[in-house]
Amino acid sequence: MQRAMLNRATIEVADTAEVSGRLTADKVNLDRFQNLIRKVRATLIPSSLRWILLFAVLIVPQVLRGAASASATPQTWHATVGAESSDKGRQALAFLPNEIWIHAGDSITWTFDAHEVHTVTFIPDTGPRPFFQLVDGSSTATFDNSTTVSSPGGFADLGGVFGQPPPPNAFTKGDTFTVNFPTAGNYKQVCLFHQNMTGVVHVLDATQELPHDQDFYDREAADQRRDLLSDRDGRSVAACGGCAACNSLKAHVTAGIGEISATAGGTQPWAVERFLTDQIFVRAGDTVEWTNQDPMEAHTVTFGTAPTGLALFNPTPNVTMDTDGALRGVVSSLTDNVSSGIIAAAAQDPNSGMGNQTPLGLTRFRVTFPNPGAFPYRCLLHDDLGMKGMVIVFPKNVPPK
Ligand SMILES: [Cu+2]
Repeated sequence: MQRAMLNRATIEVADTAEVSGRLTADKVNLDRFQNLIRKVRATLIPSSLRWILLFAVLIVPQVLRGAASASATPQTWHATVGAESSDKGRQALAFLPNEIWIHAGDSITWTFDAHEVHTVTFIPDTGPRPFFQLVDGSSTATFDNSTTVSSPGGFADLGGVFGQPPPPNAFTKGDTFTVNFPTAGNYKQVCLFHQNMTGVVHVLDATQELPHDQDFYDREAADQRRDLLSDRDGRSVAACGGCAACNSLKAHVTAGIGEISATAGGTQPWAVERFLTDQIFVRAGDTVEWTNQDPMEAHTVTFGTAPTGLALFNPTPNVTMDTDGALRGVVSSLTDNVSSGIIAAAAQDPNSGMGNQTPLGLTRFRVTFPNPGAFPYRCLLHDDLGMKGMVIVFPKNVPPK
């Protein structure tokens, strides 16, 4: 112990000597350097010239910068729409970034970066939100707050709902939409497919300074994309084994899950467009329950042939409603056509005094399987992203896996 203390004292003395030695050496070097500068300055630069140099260093760049912003040529900014995991199952339903400051006369080009469909739509002030099915859209537009402009909506997501094929200009991953903004103002940006996917474009007068450059928005978009695609919340489901519901329900499947996050510019949801789990094992006579746990995204649970046209949105006629509001069907064979129609959370209520309360959403679908077999099913809105599942029914006396 004694020796350890002595050793430490010796080390400290040595350290102090070394540090003070280093400081002295640094001070000497600094003094030499300053003397050299003084000599060079006195020899090479007369005092009158020093003022001119100071002017050149401090004043000229400011003047040039002012001239540049006053005569700025219109600029095209870049942003992205949506993002997805490599298996397309996880989707960021977001404008990335969802808040951009530009000058009047500038344009923004949005690149669509996901297989899930979106629109980039600007609606004058508090004007009506058009049906996405009816928006033809284009790949370039000018928004001056007088008429709605949008990238194409159409029927791309619905595989020919109303018996119509997808429009030839339906947007897919990699397509771009460019909007020019000639007039200063703050414009809300929305996706007609996804209610909570919003943003804002601040269009400033050309004399005002912009807060950020393109590099900033690229970094911000990358950060938001990573956060939305890596969010792991909300995947656990409460475990229960003994209550009455568990005794009558033999399996549960989450039919989509998601969250809505926000920035100062608007809301940015993420969604898992999958059945979790996509394969379940039950016995003949068991009932499986699907629940949609996404705050915004709609899904269907569809066995057999898909209904066409508007019927896609509704339960097939063989589906009934339980007293607790859940939908119920029976799938006895592979030729049964049974579909939940849309199951989705209710839209958010308007604020107090601002309108009527929205009705409860249809978020549960129960299907009983009386006979053994393997029954494939899918979501009619997202099967193109891989939202498909299978119910494997064992005979009554064979325990499921
Ligand atoms: Cu779906």
